[in-house]
Amino acid sequence: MNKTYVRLAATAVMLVSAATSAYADSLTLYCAAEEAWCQQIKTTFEEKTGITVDMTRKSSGETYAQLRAEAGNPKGDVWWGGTGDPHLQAAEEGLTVEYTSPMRGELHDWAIKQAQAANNKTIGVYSGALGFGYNKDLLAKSNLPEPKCWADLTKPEYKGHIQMANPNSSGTAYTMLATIVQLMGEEKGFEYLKALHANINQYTKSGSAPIKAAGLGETTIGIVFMHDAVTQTAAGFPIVTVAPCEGTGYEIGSMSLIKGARNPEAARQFYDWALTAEMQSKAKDVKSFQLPSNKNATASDLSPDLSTIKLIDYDFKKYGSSAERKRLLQKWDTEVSTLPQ
Ligand code: S7P
Repeated sequence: MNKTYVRLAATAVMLVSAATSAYADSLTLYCAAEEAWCQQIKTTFEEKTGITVDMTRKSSGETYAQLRAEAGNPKGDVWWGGTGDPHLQAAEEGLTVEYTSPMRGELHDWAIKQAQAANNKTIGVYSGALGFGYNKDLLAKSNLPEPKCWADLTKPEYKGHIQMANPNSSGTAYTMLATIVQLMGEEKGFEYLKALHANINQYTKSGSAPIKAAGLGETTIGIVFMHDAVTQTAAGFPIVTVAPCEGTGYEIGSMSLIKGARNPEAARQFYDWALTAEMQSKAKDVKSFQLPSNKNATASDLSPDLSTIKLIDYDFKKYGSSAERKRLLQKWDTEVSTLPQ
């Protein structure tokens, strides 16, 4: 073998190993919680590990749709956050992979139950109850009574005053759709959604947008997770949070490893870290008030206390199943969203 050949071969090996290690030092994160929380997670993980995180923030339904679209050539490594239903659907459709983290012993039962419902292809990272919030100044200005129940929201006096997200893109809004069906039964539930439609001024893409709009005085009422309404109050906006009197549904915000990930090791490292008390306790620093899944993590005093809210026994397995989620969304599209307002 001549010397030039040996040198060339050595250079090639060095180039390949440099490329491989650069590859292993990065992670593509699909984040479906609030932008500020996603940014905090990206930065904290980068500082802790030296791994560069390429983070994209999208709503839950949109992230699920992206996983599906990219299934033939996956680009993401981990999907963190967003409501649990689309994570369950992704698991059922083989878009995510099984993993049993050594951190599981530190988690609440509800987080483990979520994992068990998906053969360990997902896991709970936080939880929070659905409800709504209103701008108390706008409500007073319009001489409107304080809405306390789901039933109040269909009253004619609230016409044009309510905003919610589109359940196709938003996990929050899908949780609302599934909650109403579970609370009222499917027939009455869809009657309710049709009546509510008459009062809706806009269906947004993102789940928390309606309460941000209420904070800014662009709508009076927003149907959102209660913790997202609390965020607006904590930011100084005149928002009051309501736990609907009939009872309400809740989410198990989840995390999943994407099938065919290009950086599976970094993805598992992220996954284990995302279940630590240290990581989860930081959520309140960016005004994210969900309840953490790690038993040792500290939540904010402002986080809605789920034990004081009338929660339904939300059937995650059923409403996170591919067939049911598709069916309900299609029914909402054809029977509700197309109605005149
Ligand atoms: O981080 C706030 C939060 O409400 O956002 C997630 C939500 O699903 C993402 O927004 P979309 O409704 O637009 O999908 C929730 O999981 C989370 O609690």
